[in-house]
Amino acid sequence: MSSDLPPPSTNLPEDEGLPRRSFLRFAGYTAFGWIATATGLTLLESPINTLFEPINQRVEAMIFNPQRLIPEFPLTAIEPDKLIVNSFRLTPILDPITFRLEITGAVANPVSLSLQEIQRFPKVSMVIRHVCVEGWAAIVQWGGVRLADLLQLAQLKPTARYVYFESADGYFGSWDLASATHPQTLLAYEKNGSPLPVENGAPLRLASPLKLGYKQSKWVTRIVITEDFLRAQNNQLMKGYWEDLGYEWYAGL
Ligand SMILES: Nc1nc2c(c(=O)[nH]1)N[C@H]1C(S)=C(S)[C@@H](COP(=O)(O)O)O[C@H]1N2
Ligand SMILES: [Mo]
Repeated sequence: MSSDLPPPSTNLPEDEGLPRRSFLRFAGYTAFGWIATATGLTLLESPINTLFEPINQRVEAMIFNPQRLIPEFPLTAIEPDKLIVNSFRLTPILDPITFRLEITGAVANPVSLSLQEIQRFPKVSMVIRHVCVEGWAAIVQWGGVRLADLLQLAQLKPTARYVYFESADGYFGSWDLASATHPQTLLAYEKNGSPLPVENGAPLRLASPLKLGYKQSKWVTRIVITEDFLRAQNNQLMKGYWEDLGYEWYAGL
């Protein structure tokens, strides 16, 4: 991962948490009080806390390292032909000039951002594996902004728990706040070194090594922060297009 700001350390061995030194560097780098709050909320509700385990290394690692980085690949590992376009409907064509991303819901400062404004945030590049449940995967480079940077601008309320993504093709999905604010969760406007192609979600799509392909919403136009899962008029939970048809909600890789 690279950025205009000093980047957190990357390419860590798979089964090691961040060394304390790197975590502190990362904490100093972001210094978002609200991330600590948000992660604290999640940890409070997580099974580790309900079990009241004595503090052991693993628990300590999770508490001190809630935003553990996923190892990335070198640029030479990119597999340009392996990313299969997977769209449930027709491809929406969005004008990058009039495009706006709205961030609303449980935030103190709702925002509406143009693509140009979004591109003024530090640009992050990462090479990760995209994994679709349908049985294919591809190593892809994504360039874009950290979702955390945009959410920080919107100032999440302490009660915020879920992040909904609405797409221009009618698709939607929801993420847990910890994954959404992870430093490797991006809103990407670049794929494999070129502007994001329309069929891959231009002008803006989710890209993260944390979750399966169906969580990586394309053509994102609106982000809604909620305190609970949304419900339809018939009271059915609305977790996401595929999730509501039975796919797993967390969908971690
Ligand atoms: N808006 C929207 N986002 C979407 C989808 C979709 O149909 N609509 N498909 C998902 C699925 S199942 C996958 S695997 C990836 C595929 O991304 P790609 O088409 O860029 O390869 O997009 C995801 N995001
Ligand atoms: Mo997928």
